Amino acid sequence: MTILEGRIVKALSGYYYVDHDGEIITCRARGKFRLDGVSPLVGDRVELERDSTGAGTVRRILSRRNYFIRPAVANIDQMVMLASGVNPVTDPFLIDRVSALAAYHECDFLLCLNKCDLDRAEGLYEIYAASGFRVIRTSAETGLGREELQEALKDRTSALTGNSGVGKTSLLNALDPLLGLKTGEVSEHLGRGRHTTRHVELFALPFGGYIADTPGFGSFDVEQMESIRPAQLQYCFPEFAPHLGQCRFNDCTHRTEPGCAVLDALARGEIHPSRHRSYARLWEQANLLRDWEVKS
Ligand SMILES: Nc1nc2c(ncn2[C@@H]2O[C@H](COP(=O)(O)OP(=O)(O)OP(=O)(O)O)[C@@H](O)[C@H]2O)c(=O)[nH]1
Ligand SMILES: [Mg+2]
Ligand SMILES: [Zn+2]
Repeated sequence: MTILEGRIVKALSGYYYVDHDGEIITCRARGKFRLDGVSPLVGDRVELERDSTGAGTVRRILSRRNYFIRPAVANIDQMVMLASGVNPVTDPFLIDRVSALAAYHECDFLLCLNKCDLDRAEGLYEIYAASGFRVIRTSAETGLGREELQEALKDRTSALTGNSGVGKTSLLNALDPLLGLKTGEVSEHLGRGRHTTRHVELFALPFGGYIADTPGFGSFDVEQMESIRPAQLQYCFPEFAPHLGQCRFNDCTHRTEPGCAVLDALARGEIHPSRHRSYARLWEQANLLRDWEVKS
């Protein structure tokens, strides 16, 4: 029995594909993980046992820098969210939710407005550029934004996320045509994708770095997303930072209180109303959850 270390690059139907010095070893996970409620994730560094037939068993997950539930990935430096102004139209609330989770897990966040050949997504650009986010306009169709995106991805481990059909896999194919990954049509009727990508997979980029393609969000996945505790949420909106600690009340929730520095900044136009609306909505959702947890 040999013990090796590697990184999970794909998880599919109960098998884990572990990259060990460039060789992919197919593994099962030890039953123990199921009992602990911890499952290995793509991006995890693991210790595996290999038997004489070459088959592997993941026996230990090495310590994680961070992990996400949707998309299911670990050890991510940068979350790259794709959004689009058309086919599908991305709801800013989804962007705010994903970016807040990235901040919560100490992961950088990059917004790509894809399908710019069809629609320049002016509304989204305006919100996020004004809120201090890095925003890149891209098109998998024309190659718009490719150099800038390459530079942002180089030598880091990133994960692609966003609605189904927004063009994650297409954009990845545009970055590395050798990948030749399967992409899907967006239904005219539903205006969203059909979940063409069904598993998470980590790819090495030809210019250095790794990127995970993931299945896009449907409405069910959004409901399953992790909640951030109400009191932590304020720290997950980076543009609130200069105003925190300056409200009249120590436990200000920055929604309706008098003397709130965040609300003052909102009134002065220094915080975008759409971002503050999302903050309040996430706060209320998380607060309900907390009440429910306390009662049960
Ligand atoms: N015009 C245009 N079409 C695009 C662009 N990017 C993707 N598409 C099209 O949008 C459709 C969906 O693209 P995918 O790459 O499969 O989308 P996805 O985000 O990977 O979707 P899931 O795998 O379901 O999460 C395909 O028909 C693509 O050809 C773009 O920049 N411009
Ligand atoms: Mg895809
Ligand atoms: Zn306040």
